[in-house]
Amino acid sequence: MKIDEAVEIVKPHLTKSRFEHTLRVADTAVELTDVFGGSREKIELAAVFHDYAKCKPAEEMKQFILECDELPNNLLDYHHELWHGPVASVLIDREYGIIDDEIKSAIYCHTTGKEKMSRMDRIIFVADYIEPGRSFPGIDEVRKAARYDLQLASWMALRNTIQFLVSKNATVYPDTFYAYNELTRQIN
Ligand code: DGI
Ligand code: FE
Ligand code: FE
Ligand code: FE
Repeated sequence: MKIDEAVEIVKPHLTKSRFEHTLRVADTAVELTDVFGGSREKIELAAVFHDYAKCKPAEEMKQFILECDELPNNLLDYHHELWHGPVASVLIDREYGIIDDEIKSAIYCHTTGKEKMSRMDRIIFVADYIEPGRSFPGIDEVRKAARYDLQLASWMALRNTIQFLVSKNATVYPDTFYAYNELTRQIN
């Protein structure tokens, strides 16, 4: 699928601000690809579709997860914010025939992270976190790291997100801990 076509498909599914975020994630992901390598076309497609399901009602996503053999039902034990990545990874296949496993994986884990993230997974994960419209505490440090060390930037984003969730007394999806623990061992 051509990128312009993907952008036109995604646009009506998102609010204006979410659509603009999506375009910034795509630009940021391409910049990261220029530094760390990988397929520009595939990264751009993954970025354009990463929040495809973000604006769907939680109840609709819940039913979809229950009925879908490809998605683990334990997602439903956690915050509904976590559902849109996994749901989108299946929908783009069913609705638009995007069967590329690298793209599907990057979309699947863009919120939570996971163990053994590929370069593409990490690029989408970090791009979603550092795109220029974001202002999380500690983001400048992550933006700096993302210029030279994708693994370190991924680890920082995971650490910051876990810290944020814990400070809110929120639950943390196991994949987020798996990703954080794995990278903590690797960078030390
Ligand atoms: O969809 P976006 O707003 O672009 O960004 P996202 O998909 O990364 O995240 C949505 C939010 O989900 C994120 O700011 C924190 C929240 N969240 C809730 N529970 C968890 C979680 N994030 C992670 N990584 N792990 C969780 O368990
Ligand atoms: Fe998202
Ligand atoms: Fe299921
Ligand atoms: Fe996003």
